[in-house]
Amino acid sequence: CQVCPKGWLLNKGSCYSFQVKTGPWSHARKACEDEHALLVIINDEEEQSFLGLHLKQKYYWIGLQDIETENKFTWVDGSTATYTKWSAGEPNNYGHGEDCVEMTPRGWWNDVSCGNDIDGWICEK
Ligand code: GN1
Ligand code: CA
Ligand code: CA
Repeated sequence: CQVCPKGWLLNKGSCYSFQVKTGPWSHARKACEDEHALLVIINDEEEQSFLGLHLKQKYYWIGLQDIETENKFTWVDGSTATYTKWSAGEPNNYGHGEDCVEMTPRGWWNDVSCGNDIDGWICEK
């Protein structure tokens, strides 16, 4: 059986770490890489539902962004998003532009400014 590192949660063959630490999206991405992981890539409703069980009323960066091309949302492994869980009216690229994606406390996704300091991030490996 597969064992995850201490503090990481196992689901369907992947290990997840919910890091409650503030920082912009780029910092979160780097922090996951430093743990030989990636910011979480969410492929289906089962994975989304699992993550939703562990949010503890906080906002987390996920590994999705449209930095290079507006409204072309790409995961940190370079894949294009097929499954999505956008909140109603999102993504809206609000204000001066929102190119990074957070998971909100009820699990729905929202695009926000990549420079925002939110509650934390989720790593997957
Ligand atoms: C708005 O309402 P609030 O603050 O949760 C906006 C989001 C933006 C966010 C930026 C319905 O969210 O799209 O990303 O501000 N929601 C709506 O802070 O416009
Ligand atoms: Ca955008
Ligand atoms: Ca938004």
